[in-house]
Amino acid sequence: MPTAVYQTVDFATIVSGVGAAKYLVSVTPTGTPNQYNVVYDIVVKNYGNMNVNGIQVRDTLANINGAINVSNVSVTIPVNPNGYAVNPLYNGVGPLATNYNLLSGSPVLPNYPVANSSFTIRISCRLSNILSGIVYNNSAAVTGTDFNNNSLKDISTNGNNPDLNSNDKPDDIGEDQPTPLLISVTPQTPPCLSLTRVLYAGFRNWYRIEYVSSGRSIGTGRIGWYK
Ligand SMILES: [Ca+2]
Ligand SMILES: [Ca+2]
Repeated sequence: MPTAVYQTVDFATIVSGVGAAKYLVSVTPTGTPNQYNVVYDIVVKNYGNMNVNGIQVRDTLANINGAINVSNVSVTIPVNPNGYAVNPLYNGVGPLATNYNLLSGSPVLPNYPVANSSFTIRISCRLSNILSGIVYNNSAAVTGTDFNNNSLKDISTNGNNPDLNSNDKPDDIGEDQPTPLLISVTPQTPPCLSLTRVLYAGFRNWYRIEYVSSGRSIGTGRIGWYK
């Protein structure tokens, strides 16, 4: 009988990590030129096997298009299994350091149960002077400390999954992509069909006509009346 080989298992392994992802939920024109109501969601997750203490999430909205172009900021926590509260002083533009903190206080983010290991913050804001065809990037950051008081930090990556390659490490190369806001250039609406040429007078009072759009012939027909 072959002897079974048992691998050594290190039960003392402790992994600490917290990650963030941020995505653009919606962009709605306000009616004022170049002004939009924009909604972002930030997903934060504990990737370790211990609590993360002193969790805080920061988002500098001033980085998108300058502080002067940010207004009407509001924050909710639509996925909030641990009962966190929003920092009422958050505005995303300063001048105080606390103005960038999305969470009130410095709560604990548990790793277990799984349903409690992540939460989602929603930022709604109004952005002005946003030009079509220009990419406005922004990122959020999450910080905390592990059981040994080591600092943990992660820069958000675009989307709703902080750990794109599923290795429980949310800070690999390519996992800190900024979240873009891009108002695509609106294609010019083609002009209405216009009758611009009468090719020739036809039989009796009928005229052969040509439909032209943007200088290009797109069809022919006839117009006229019977005597
Ligand atoms: Ca990863
Ligand atoms: Ca990251």
